[in-house]
Amino acid sequence: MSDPITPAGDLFVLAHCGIPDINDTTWSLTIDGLVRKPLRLTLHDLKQLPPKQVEAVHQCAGNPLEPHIPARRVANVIWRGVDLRDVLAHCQPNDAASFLWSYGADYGDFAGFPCDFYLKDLPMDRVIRGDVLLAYEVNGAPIPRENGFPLRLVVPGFYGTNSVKWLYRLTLSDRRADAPFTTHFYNDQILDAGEGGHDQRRPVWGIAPESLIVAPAPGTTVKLGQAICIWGWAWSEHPLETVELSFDQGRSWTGAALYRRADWAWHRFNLDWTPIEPGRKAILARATDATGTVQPMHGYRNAVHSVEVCVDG
Ligand SMILES: Nc1nc2c(c(=O)[nH]1)N[C@H]1C(S)=C(S)[C@@H](COP(=O)(O)O)O[C@H]1N2
Ligand SMILES: [Mo]
Repeated sequence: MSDPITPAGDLFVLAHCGIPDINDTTWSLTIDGLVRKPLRLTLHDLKQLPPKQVEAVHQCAGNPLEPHIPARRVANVIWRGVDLRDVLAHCQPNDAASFLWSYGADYGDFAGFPCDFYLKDLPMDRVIRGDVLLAYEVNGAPIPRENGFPLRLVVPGFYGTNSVKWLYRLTLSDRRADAPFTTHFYNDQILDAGEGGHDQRRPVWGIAPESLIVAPAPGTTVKLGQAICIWGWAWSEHPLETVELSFDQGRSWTGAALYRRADWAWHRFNLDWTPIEPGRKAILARATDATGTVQPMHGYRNAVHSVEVCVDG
């Protein structure tokens, strides 16, 4: 976790139904649905278009069968491809097109659901904001087979599940796609929806504020009275406003120095700390984004992370 850019070989790999082997010379991408001009593009066609590079956090939302359990599978990489907004301009989308359906070529069975493809959807609003990529490179090299070769969608600011690998079709629609990974799995029950709100669900799209302490590592022994630098990464869909640390289980919080992010990348934070009592000490980190959303202590995938160190007297 110490590298600002995660080496591609260290990326986590998530695949619901297995990893297909795609021949890039016969592969093509179809764009259809609510467009006046449907398109079919080869990899060569895509590489003729103006390229765009985006640094972005890449985070798995966790097991869809246990949506509230933190998985903390996260990386930060540089994607390269073309901006989907520019490609869609050639297709002349209809005004009614409000959702983008993306199809991945993997198929099989997940948790008892047969799947002919991996289908996800996302609001066109996100595509219009820009930086949603049809990506063919990660960290300057072709996307490896297990990460979506030859082409994947990348939706910066959204959880990894939305970034469809082995992409072969995009369909514009006026409604959400009714499929296992769109309207069944990957919809969080809103735990704090209040009276009568028990059944409210929210699609797993934008990344909620989260922070992770990289150093000290769990179980490190530190010296009483000697300053150490606590540092880590913090991220969310929206830029962050603060990262705070607590040394008393969340009763009080101290603001850490927080650095600006590049594109959709993670922010670095750090704070110098001098332990003043011997024994075990838990260090907690909490992020708050520019909209005022605070990382919760418990119960959600982005719950506060803590690291325990031993202060040697
Ligand atoms: N086609 C396809 N795309 C997919 C998936 C999948 O199973 N099939 N898994 C998703 C999930 S849950 C995550 S977290 C990311 C993981 O991307 P990576 O394996 O390149 O890290 O891919 C997403 N895209
Ligand atoms: Mo995931």
